[in-house]
Amino acid sequence: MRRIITYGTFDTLHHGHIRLLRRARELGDYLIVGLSTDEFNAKKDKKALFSYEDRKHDLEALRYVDLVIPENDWEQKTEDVRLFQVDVFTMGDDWTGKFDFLKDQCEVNYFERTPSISSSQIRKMMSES
Ligand code: C2G
Repeated sequence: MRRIITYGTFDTLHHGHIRLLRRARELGDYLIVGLSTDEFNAKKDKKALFSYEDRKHDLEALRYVDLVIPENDWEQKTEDVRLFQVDVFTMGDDWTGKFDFLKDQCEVNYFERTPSISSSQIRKMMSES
């Protein structure tokens, strides 16, 4: 079984996220998502509109996602790759190069980010409506 992992906040789940998750899942047979907790989002200077539980619920509803685990800090990726016997780590290419240190443990892949959609745009539109 080829196991894939990716991480993110996945707030206001949208087409760009789902395209990323579909392509990630298509790299193997099992996709794990490290979902940023609200506390970790604070470390990323991000504030999600939706709670961790709601964001986790929505990811678990997707056919592409097999397991959602909490992402609590920047350092956990090395341990997660070992613990879950991950074959491929993948992220959108806004992160290109940032996680190449994982190449000692698994393949590292960056997918093209979907243009012109983002959680911050959606939040802005929601606040203006
Ligand atoms: N993404 C995408 N296209 C978009 C928006 C997002 O492909 N239009 C991808 C991002 O590149 C990322 C994933 O969807 O791989 C999740 O995006 P975010 O929720 O914004 O995640 P981020 O805040 O970048 O957190 O440790 C890694 C961090 O937790 C990543």
